[in-house]
Amino acid sequence: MNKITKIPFILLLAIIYSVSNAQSQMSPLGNYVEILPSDTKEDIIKKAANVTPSAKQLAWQEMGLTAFLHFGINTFSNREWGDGKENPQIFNPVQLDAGQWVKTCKDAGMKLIIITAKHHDGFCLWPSDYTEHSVKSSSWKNGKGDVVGELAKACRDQGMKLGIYLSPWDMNSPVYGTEEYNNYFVHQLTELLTNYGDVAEVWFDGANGEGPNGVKQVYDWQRYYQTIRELQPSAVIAIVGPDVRWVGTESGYGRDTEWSVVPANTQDEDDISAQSQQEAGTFRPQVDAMAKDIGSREKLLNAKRLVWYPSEVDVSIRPGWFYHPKQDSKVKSVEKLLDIYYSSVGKNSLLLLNIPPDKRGLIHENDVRVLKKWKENIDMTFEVNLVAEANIKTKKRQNGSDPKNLIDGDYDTYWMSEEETQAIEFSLNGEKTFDCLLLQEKITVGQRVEKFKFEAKIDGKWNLISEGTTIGYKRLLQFSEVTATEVKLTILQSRAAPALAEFGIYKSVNIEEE
Ligand code: FUL
Repeated sequence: MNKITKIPFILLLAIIYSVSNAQSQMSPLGNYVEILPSDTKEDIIKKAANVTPSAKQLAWQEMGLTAFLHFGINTFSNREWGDGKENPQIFNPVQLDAGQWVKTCKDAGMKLIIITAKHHDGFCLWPSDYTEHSVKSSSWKNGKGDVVGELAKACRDQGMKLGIYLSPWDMNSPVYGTEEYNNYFVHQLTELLTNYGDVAEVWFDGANGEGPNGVKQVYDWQRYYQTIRELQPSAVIAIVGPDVRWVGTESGYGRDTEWSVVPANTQDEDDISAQSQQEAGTFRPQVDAMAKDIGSREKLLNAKRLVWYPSEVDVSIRPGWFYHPKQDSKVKSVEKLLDIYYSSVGKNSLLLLNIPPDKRGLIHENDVRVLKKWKENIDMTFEVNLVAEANIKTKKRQNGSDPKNLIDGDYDTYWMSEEETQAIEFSLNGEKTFDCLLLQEKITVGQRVEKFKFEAKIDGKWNLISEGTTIGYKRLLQFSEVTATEVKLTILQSRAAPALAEFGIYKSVNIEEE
């Protein structure tokens, strides 16, 4: 071949390469996709690998840490579940300081606070126009107070997002169990979503029992969801909702294998309204939240549709959800909370940690102290990525994406390998000692990794240190301390070429409580 014909030949090769490469990748499909009767097993897996979060799901996931505040009539009756018959006069948090709540949560790294505006007892923390069973009838501020208003203001002042828990189950409302209750509930939602500025999350509890007349309610979920979409289009609707799924326990521990893409089942599998509900943003997948496996290949292959439905881990810092003086000595330890952090945020979930204000209207000193130490430990552990200065060795690059993106501390940039299985070696700058691995997939490309292993070179030999299945938004793995000069990540199985945003190794810090 002479020089003149050689150039177009190379160009031709490049074109063939990029076309075949483009075919092996799909563009993101959005957070919902229908499975067609003509789809092969491979097509279904490729589709799953290209389902991605909606903008609000992504913003939600990136918060990582959020707070739950269970506060209400139960705080004063010293109960976990009220019955709706409590005298509202007993509610009197004389030292209430929403600024202290927000500061405590902010100092602990939380980005959003969800308040129980109304729990199952029906008592409202804001002066609703639709019931007398609220702060209006309490002795607090002679009935002129508004807890939701004070919290919303403190959140605005300190740059914290606000979330609303409004219990669908209401043991006080005389209309519970009738169609009129759906109107009542929508009126309350409307008050909460119009009078208090931006709301980033609405949390619907699955607990659903009887009302004062011994009747169960048939909830008009579609109407509730539409109301939220209309009034607060950026808010995610969690648990009994279309955007965020309950992890399935209240222990603080998520699954080792946690898929954000799951089958979008409906109650009736022939239900053609799924598509139109999805278009309206009101489609809630029917997922068995407590099942061990909800997103494996096996589950996907039987699905009619797939959806991005990420997991939230809710757990209380104390044994109860509400404050009880007897539990002052039972606040979870720093060590326990760190374990919960690794097992929730570190397992592709978001942590919603409950910190119940006490009868004074303050977060108790014991809780504040533990939270402070917990945050110090997390910050110090993840301050220095020991791989940040490493030389990286990979087989190939794809689409010009640079493997250095893995260690630049910037989630937005990522490295995409050309193949579904891949090994990446990091030659450390001398010997490093570490006991924690951090991995992040770029979820706007898709959650893809199904199996990986992590090795370290010790005395010139590769040793298996840890292994795992899913990565997702964030995966943290802890192991006994290792000192090594090189480390290696191998992606053993993936649904499509993986897109990895961050890789880190860390030495954990363990400052004991004083
Ligand atoms: C449960 C409720 O019954 C508890 O009281 C608490 O609010 C928890 C977060 O959800 O279903």
